[in-house]
Amino acid sequence: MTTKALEGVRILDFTHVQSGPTCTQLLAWFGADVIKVERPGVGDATRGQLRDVPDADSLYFTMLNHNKRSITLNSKNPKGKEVLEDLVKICDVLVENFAPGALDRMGLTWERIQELNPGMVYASVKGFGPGPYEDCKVYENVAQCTGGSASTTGFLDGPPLVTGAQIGDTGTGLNLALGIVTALYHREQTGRGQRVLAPMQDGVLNLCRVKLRDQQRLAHGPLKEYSQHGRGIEFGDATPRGGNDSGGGQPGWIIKCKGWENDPNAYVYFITQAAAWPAICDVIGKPEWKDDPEYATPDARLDKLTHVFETIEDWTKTKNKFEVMDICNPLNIPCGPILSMKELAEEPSLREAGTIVEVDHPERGKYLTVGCPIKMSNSPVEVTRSPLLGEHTDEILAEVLGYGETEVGEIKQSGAVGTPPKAEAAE
Ligand code: CAO
Repeated sequence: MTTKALEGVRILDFTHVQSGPTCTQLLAWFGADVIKVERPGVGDATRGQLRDVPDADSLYFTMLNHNKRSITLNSKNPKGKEVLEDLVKICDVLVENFAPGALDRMGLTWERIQELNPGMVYASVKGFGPGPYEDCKVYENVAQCTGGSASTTGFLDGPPLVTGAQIGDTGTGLNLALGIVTALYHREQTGRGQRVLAPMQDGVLNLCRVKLRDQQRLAHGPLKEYSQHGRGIEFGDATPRGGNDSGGGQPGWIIKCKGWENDPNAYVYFITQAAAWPAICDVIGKPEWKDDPEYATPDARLDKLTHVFETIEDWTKTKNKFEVMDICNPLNIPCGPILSMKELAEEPSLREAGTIVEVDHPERGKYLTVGCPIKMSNSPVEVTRSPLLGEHTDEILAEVLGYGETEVGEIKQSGAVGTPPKAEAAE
């Protein structure tokens, strides 16, 4: 029998935008009951951001909030505070990614949470950990810049670059999810919850470890595997931008394929792995390089990588990127076509694997989203649509919290849930 791995775990989801919602969506996919708390009448700001369909929740929101329930609750209203505290008592985990101090200002300090529920795991994403910037608000690209990614991304003669992969937000959300399940595992032995903090700067820096490695290697001489070395350009005192250089010991580069003049993605990433060198020489029509001391060994090639990749490119330009892949793969030459989002969205095998999923939504109709990137044999993931704002307020008050009709009526009357009274909404 298959069950969801996190069935029975209840998450109080106070997250918004991207980093926190990534985390709670993952936990929901694994079977946790995720109750998303949103401000009445407003909700998660991303519901209305980058809208493509008028009046419908944006793709930004829907793609980050699948498999969750939504309750609208004004946590600054006295009745709302009571409801929130009741939720803290019955949930296993509280996840939030507000600006530093916001939860304390609501009266939900770590001390208060422990009083209410000693088993509670209280998990936060913040831009920075303790230090000079701990009070700062942070978005994705700020984290990429302060975590070492931007200074090491891009070309040598260009400015620092941010990447399309959301390593600050989604990357940190993944870290937080791991912290949460680890804390839940620990709670099994100790009976107590704990605080879990995943700072975005730390998450990005962690993903940039090879660049910190290179920073230290610089003290012992030039980084010979960077193509900059072969071009005779001296290194400064910090890890440089490496263009499309490989981050590891096997040189690689992005090179053109047939059709590159008109197709911005007619390129392939090509790796000259040492073991595959003889096969590469044969396939590109340079069999003499196999025995030429100038080219035969990885060390000998280091100062002429640009020429090596230009020569490989003369061959790849005669094939489309998929033909390059088809020819090289059987020869164990590692390479990968540059796939556009259009190609990925249309790729049948990604649909079959549940990596890209089509979801139906009452307001916006069908759309594509990413499925769970982790596949577990006994905990299958079924992606269900994101909740409408406050869609589950009544069911959470009645079924989860067990409030009676009179109590629910009082809560609604107070403006703690649902659409707030006009004066309060205008605050
Ligand atoms: N009821 C009442 N008030 C609520 C509420 C609710 N249900 N939900 C949120 N609020 C309030 C908060 O209490 C806060 O009020 P105070 O400032 O008075 O304490 C206010 O709404 C806004 O919270 P915020 O400051 O977190 O939101 P923001 O839009 O100004 O900032 C962000 C957004 C992301 C920059 C900030 O939350 C942040 O730095 N978070 C940590 C880092 C992070 O996760 N960044 C990634 C975001 S994805 O790119």
